[in-house]
Amino acid sequence: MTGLFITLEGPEGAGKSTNREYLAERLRAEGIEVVLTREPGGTPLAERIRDVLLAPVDEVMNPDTELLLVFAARAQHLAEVIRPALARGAVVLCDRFTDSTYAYQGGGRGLSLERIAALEAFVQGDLRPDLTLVFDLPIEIGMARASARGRLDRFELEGRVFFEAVRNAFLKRAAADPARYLLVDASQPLAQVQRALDALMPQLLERHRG
Ligand code: Z5A
Repeated sequence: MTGLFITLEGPEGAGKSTNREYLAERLRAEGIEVVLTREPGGTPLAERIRDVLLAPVDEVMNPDTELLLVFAARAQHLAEVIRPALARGAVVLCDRFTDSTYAYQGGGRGLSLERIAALEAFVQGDLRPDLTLVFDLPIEIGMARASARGRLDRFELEGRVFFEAVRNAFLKRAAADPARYLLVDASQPLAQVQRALDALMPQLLERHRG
């Protein structure tokens, strides 16, 4: 058995958390250890960095500060949770990872992709997700779902142009590497989205068996 690192990506309200739980149930029913986690966050210290990243404050956060905080949280998360779980042979289901950095800090904030890639190499070494599910949907639907929850975080307060850039960055990355990415139409009813995940199960079980 080998560990399997699966990330769930996409714009807000796309159903990442909902479908992460669904996939976890399906995998656990097969007797597999599943570690559910998220970014930014996943450890007590990384969750504190998450709070700093998401809380709206009067001082504008410099985009480089944002980028470095995201990777600082990731370094902690990798060391404390992700690498140990993969070494035990668990399936790690992570709600957002470095594709979100390329999408939000790269696409949304306009930071250099080379600089992001340099930090990715520094913090992660060779570690990349085995599979990335990109939940895609028109931004109006995602924003409506997210705003139905109430108070908006610092990212959710951004405008349409920012979110279009984020969505396009995810789509571009998925198109560039179809072997690693699976694009899921998240605008469909939940039952249909979950049928797409059911169809993925045999492949996941086989990859986990190694
Ligand atoms: N961020 C960053 O900038 N750089 C980075 O490197 C990383 C992150 C890692 C926190 O993310 C923020 O951090 C994020 C980017 C930034 N910015 N934002 N915004 P987060 O993951 O906590 O925030 P989120 O994406 O906004 O989470 P979310 O809104 O909870 O989205 P979700 O997990 O994809 O959706 P959900 O909670 O599963 O579903 C939302 C609602 O829709 C819920 O009521 C569901 O029941 C409903 N739902 C789900 N699927 C469906 C379907 N198919 N039909 C109808 N209704 C549905």
